Amino acid sequence: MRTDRTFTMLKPDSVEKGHVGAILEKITASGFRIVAMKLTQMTSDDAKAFYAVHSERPFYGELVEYMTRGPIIAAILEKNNAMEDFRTLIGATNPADAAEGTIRKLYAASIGENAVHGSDSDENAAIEGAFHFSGREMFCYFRM
Ligand code: DAT
Ligand code: MG
Repeated sequence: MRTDRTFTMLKPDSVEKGHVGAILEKITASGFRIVAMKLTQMTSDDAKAFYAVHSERPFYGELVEYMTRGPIIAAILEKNNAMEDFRTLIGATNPADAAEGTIRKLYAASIGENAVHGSDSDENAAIEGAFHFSGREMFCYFRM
């Protein structure tokens, strides 16, 4: 039996500030298992495509600049109810609104530089995971 998966990125600010270890510790301590992970840097075309849904928003250019300015950690995570539980763990988009103890409350500087990405649906988790990883880079813990 395979459990649910979600996709995350520890964004450039998290890498720059040296928060990768602390954030990964929080993620694994919260019951998520790492299925795939890498340090990588998105090109401008990558970030534009990844965030295409926001292309008409006023912050799109800023978002693409930010997401491409340095390396990120991309990862696929596995847990029962992964997508929803991970959104709870990261907290609200704006760290000012994020609950105490959430990753964004602890590590995000602003709504524009908010430390971490979490997929917003199971469908997008699969699309976003496949954007960054080939099938053979995704570890299988369980037989199907
Ligand atoms: P989330 O990352 O919580 O899913 P989203 O999908 O609405 O949020 O937006 C994607 C990213 O775009 C978000 O993590 C940071 C940036 N963003 C969203 N709203 C913004 C705003 N009002 N000003 C600046 N950046 C924003
Ligand atoms: Mg989103």
